[in-house]
Amino acid sequence: MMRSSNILWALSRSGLTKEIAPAAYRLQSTAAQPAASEKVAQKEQKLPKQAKANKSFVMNIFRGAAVTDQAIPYPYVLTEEQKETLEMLVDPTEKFFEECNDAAKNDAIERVDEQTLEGLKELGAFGLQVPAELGGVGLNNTQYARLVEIVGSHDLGVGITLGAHQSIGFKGILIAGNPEQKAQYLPKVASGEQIAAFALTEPSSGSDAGSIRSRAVPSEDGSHYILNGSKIWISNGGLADVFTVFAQTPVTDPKTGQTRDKVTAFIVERAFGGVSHGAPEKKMGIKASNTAEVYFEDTKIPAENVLGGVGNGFKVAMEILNNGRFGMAAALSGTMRYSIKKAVDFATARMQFGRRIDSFGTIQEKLARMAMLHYVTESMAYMISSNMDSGSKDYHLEAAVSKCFASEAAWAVTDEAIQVMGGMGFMKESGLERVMRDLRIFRIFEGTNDILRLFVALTGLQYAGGHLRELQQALKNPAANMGLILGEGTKRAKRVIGFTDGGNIEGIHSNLSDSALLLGRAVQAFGNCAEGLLMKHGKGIIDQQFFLNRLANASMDLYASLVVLSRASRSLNLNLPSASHEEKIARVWVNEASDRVQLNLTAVKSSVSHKNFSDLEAIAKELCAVGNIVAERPLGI
Ligand code: MYA
Repeated sequence: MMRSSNILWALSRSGLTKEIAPAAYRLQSTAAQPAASEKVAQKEQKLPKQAKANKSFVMNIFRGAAVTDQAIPYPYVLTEEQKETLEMLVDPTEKFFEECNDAAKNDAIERVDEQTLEGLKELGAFGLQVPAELGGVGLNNTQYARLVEIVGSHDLGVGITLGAHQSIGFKGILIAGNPEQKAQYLPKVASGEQIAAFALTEPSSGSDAGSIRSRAVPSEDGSHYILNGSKIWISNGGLADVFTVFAQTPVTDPKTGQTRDKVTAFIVERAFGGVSHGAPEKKMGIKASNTAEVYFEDTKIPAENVLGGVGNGFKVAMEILNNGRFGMAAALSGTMRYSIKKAVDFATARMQFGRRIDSFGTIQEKLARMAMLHYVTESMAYMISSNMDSGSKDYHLEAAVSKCFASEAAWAVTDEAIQVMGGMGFMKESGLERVMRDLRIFRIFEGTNDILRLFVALTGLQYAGGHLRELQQALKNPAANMGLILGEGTKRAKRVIGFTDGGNIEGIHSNLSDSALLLGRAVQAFGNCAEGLLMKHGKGIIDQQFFLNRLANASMDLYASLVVLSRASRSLNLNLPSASHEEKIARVWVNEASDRVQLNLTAVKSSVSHKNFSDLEAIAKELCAVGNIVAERPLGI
C-alpha cells in the first residue's frame, strides 16, 4: 500500500504529461534561425521514446539501474587466432614508429613524410579493419584499438591522417555500404592507393550537424545527383581521393506527398569533377595531418553512390562517429603511456634538496593520478571495443563518455608530466610540447566534449522518461501489467522513499566489495536525481544545460568507476602480477569518484547552486551585452 501510493505520488509529480521531447540540444543561437526553429518545433511535437530494452550501463543509470551485462566480467573477446595475429602485428608496428617515423620532423614540415606514408601503406595501416578478402588486414575493433594505441603513443599527427581515413573517412562504406560499394572502394582505400576523408562540417554547421547547407539535387532521370557546397576543417581534405559527403537532398514523404530536405550521405570521388580544396590550414597541433576546406561545384555523383539510403544521412553520420569514438580513447591511452613514461623517467633520475624527486609526496600524487587517469581510459577503450566486437549496438553513450574522458585525461596527464619535468618539460626537446599542442583538438573534434555531454545527459533522460511513461501507462491497467508494476514500480518506489536493496554491484572481487557498494549506491542516487529533474522540468529539461552538464559529469564518473572495478576484479581473479596495483587504483578512483558524483548531484538539487547558476548566466549575459570584461579596472585607467 505504502509502496504503490509512493509510485503514484512520484508519477503525479512527474510532469510526464509535459513529456520529454527528443534531444534538441542545439545552442540557443542556432535555434533562432528559421530552419532550426522549425526543426525544434517538429521535435517537440514528437512523442517521447517508449521504453526499449537497452544493455548500456550509462543509459540505465538514468533510471537508477546498474545494468552491468556488458561490463562484468571485464570482457575479453580475442580468440587464440586473433591474439596471435595481433602479436604478429604489434612488434613491427612499434618498430616502424620507433625506427622509421620522425614525429618531430612531421610536425616541422607540417605533413607526414613520404617515406613514412609509404611504409604505413606497406604495413597495411590504411586498411586495418577492411576484410581480408577486400585487401585489408581484417582486424576487429579490439585488435584495431591495440594498434591505434601504438600510433597514439608516437605521433598523433600520423594518427589523425590514418584515423580520418579509416575511422571516419571510409567507415561509412564499411558499415553502411552495399556489397557493390564495398567491392568498388574498399580495396583501393585499404591499400592506401586512395585516401579517404569525412566531409560533414560546414562554415555554418559545426556541432549542429543536421543544419548543413550543401545540397545534392537528383537529375530528372534519377541517374545522378548534382552536388554543390563547401566543407571546412576536413582532415585529409587536401589529400583525399574519396569523400563521404553529407548533403541535403529533397525527399518526398510517400504518405503526405510533401517534399522537404533531408540529409543524404554520398561516396564522392575527386575524379567525378568539380571537387577542389583550399590550402592546408595552419593549426596549433596535429600539424602533420592535412586539414583543408573542400568545395563541390556541380559535382556529378552517380545515384548508386548514395550511402545508406536517401534521407538517412544524419543517421549514417552519427553511426560513423559513434563507431569511431572508442578509437580516440585507444589512441590517447597510448599518448598517456608516452607522457607518463617521460615523467617517471625524469622523476626517478632528478635530484633536488638531496633526494630523488619521486620521493616527495607532491610528485607521488601527480604520478599516481596520471596512472589512474590512464587506467580508466585504457579500461574504457577495451571494454567498448570488446562490446562492439560482441555485436552490441548499445554502446553509443559509452563511446561518447570515453571520447570526453580520454581527451580530458590525456590533456591533464601530459600537462602534469610537463609540470613534473619543470623547465625541462617546457623545452621542445622533451617531446611533450608537441604532444600538448596535438592534444588540444581532441576535446573539440569528433563531437565537442560539450555537445557530447549534452548528448549523454539528454539521451539518458529520454530513456528514463520512456520508462517512467511506460510505468504510467501500465498503472492505467494494473491487473494486466502486474509484472511490470511490481518490478519497475517497486524498485523505483523504494528508491524514491530512500529504501534501497543495498545497491550492490554483483561480480566484483571481494577485495573491492566496499567500492562496489559505493558505486551501487551512487547509481541509485543518480537515478533519483535524474528522475527528479524529469519530473520537475518535463521537456523543459532540454534548456537546463547547467543541470545537464552535472548529470553528464556524474555519469562519466560512474561509468569510469564501473570499468576500473571490473578490470581490477579480472586482474585479481587471474592473479595477474599487477593485480594489487590495479586494486589500489580502483579503490582510490571509486572513493574519489563517488564524492564527485555526490557533489554534482547536490549541485543539481541545492538552492545555493541554483542561485550560482542564475548568477553565472547573468554574468555571461552582461559580458556579452558589453562585448568585453564588465568590471572596471582596479586603477580606473
Ligand atoms: S568530424 C565532425 C564531427 N562532428 C560532430 O561530431 C557533430 C556533433 N553533432 C552531433 O553529433 C549531433 O548533431 C547532435 C544531435 C548530437 C548534436 N547516435 O534531433 P537530434 C539521433 C545515434 O537530437 P540534433 C571531425 O570532427 C537521435 O536519437 N543516434 O539531432 C573530424 C534522433 O533519432 P530519432 C543519434 O539535435 C575528426 C536523430 O538522430 C545520435 O540535430 C577527425 C536526431 O537527433 C548519435 N550519436 O543533433 C578525427 N545523435 O529521429 C579523426 C542523434 O529516431 C579520428 N541521434 O529520434 C581519430 C581517431 C583516433 C586515431 C586513430 C589512429 C589510427
